[in-house]
Amino acid sequence: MSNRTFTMIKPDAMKNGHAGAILDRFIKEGFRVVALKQTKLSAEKAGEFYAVHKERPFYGELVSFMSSGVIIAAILEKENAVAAFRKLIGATNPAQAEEGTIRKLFATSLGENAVHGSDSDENAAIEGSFFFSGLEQF
Ligand code: 3AN
Repeated sequence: MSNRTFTMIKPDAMKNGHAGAILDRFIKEGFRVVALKQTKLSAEKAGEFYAVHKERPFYGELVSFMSSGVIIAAILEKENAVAAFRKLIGATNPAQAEEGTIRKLFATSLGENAVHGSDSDENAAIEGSFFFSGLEQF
């Protein structure tokens, strides 16, 4: 079983100055940084990353938002990483996220929800390799 997950700090959290606090929280919750970079997705790359959502009504909005500013992408490691990380970030809609979760603290809306977290070990591996080569993972 994989003990890695993939995350992005999204453009809203970057613009609102929450990147430092969010990274601090990841580390304090026991996630080890395997890979980390600041980057900016083109609309084409964002569309490719979110291709599974292509048929969803919010796809255009999602691609435009995710390519609207810089992001931080990271691979994180912890036992049972995918589930542990999704618990830490909280529900997709910040209005429904539990107190103390990253989305409750830092997200502004359902669309602009501060952070991404992989939903399975398989997707964590696919998403991590979308951003990082083997030489960038330690
Ligand atoms: P999660 O990121 O919690 O796994 P998904 O996979 O259902 O959520 O959705 C992927 C991303 O699409 C979300 N993080 C959010 O930014 C966006 N999204 C999901 N549902 C909506 C919606 N109804 N309207 C706008 N954006 C949405």
